[in-house]
Amino acid sequence: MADFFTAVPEPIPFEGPDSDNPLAFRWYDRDRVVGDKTLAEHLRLAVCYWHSFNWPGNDVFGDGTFDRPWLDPSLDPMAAARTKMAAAFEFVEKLGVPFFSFHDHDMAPYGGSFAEERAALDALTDEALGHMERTGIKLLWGTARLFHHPRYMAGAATNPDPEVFARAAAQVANCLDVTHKLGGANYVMWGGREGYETLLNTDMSRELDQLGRFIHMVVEHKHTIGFEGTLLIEPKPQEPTKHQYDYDSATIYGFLERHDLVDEVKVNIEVNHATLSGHDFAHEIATAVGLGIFGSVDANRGDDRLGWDTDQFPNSVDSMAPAVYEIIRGGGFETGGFMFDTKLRRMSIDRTDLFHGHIGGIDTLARAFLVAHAMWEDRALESLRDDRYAGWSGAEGQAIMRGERSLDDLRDRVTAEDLDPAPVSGAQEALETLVNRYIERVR
Ligand code: XLS
Ligand code: NI
Ligand code: NI
Repeated sequence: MADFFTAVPEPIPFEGPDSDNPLAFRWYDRDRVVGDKTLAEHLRLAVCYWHSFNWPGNDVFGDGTFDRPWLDPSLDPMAAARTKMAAAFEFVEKLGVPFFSFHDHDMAPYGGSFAEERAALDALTDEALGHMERTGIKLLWGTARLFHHPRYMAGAATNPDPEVFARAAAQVANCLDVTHKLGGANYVMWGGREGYETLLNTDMSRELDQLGRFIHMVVEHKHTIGFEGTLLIEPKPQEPTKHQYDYDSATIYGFLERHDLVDEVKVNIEVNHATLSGHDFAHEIATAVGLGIFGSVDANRGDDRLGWDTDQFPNSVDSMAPAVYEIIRGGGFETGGFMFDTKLRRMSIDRTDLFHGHIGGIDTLARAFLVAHAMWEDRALESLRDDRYAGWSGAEGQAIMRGERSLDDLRDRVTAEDLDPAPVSGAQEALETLVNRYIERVR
């Protein structure tokens, strides 16, 4: 353990729901067995490198406010990157979660030729490997920053210039290689600049074909190097671009179908991105599960009254539990997990604030998981769902679904039987109260 977060000398303990210690978990008892796995194995929690260690707390109106000494531009970039890494691993180790995630250029500095940037990434990921072996912390996913540098202002894969496409491809080759070296469970592609500001200068169908070609090249490279993690696209409808092609899970599914990529790529769903696309988080999960492309989650939420990606820590069991329920209903995570793609508020300038944000978020997820798992075990919602659709298990329901009935057949039957089924209650209020009862009682 290094010595940046000295106000937190020990790993965060679990003390149970009655604890008042702000630097203890009240719900995340990592070794508690729930069903067939421990809470740690179910949740697969990860800390992000970028917002937590590589963001100074700046916004469009003001400079950074955070105490991140390694971001001082007068420092030697490689030495500063190593200091940042030591602090990041100290934090993850003290928090006691199993995974982290990173972008190539929040771990390695920009500067010099492409070959020099590649060498820096190789050296720093070797250093990360040392920290991982020492601490047992694993990599949930790696990803390339294809939206930050000015060369990508008009997109990376969808850029009008094939030389920018080539540069992006080379960058992803490097980033996939090091993600493979670190044993990453997944590789994420977030297309923040893959979209348009105005259709007046944009050939949208050409750009979408470029994106399809790019993703195919990523798939080929994955197989060439033998990377066994899952490739994930992270949907987001807008911000920073006015319209982003990876709008939501259903849009990505259509894109994957068109480009014959459905068996190769899944989605990484972010809570606030779901909100920005006009959906509930639970809807995005259920859509991806239903289409067979559910992969992983970025757990950060938005603010109900702000229309941008505020990346706040989850703090509402009420809103998280129904979404976690959909994850459990879909069979849980395979290679994915809950990643904190979260930002502190700009005024949260104490070093311990990073702990408070993560502890609160982790406890929210742990408690939401316990609620959702209890509802699933009791089949409280499922038995009602089963009753609701019971008719489809009957002979006529099955014959319809097998394609053995035409409109004419059904007209004949409705006429003969004068079929006029009575409406049945959807019981929404009773179900909402049932969920609240689980939230009140779970321990
Ligand atoms: C931005 C995205 C980004 C991805 C990784 O809104 O959430 O942080 O998760 O590039
Ligand atoms: Ni986001
Ligand atoms: Ni994200």
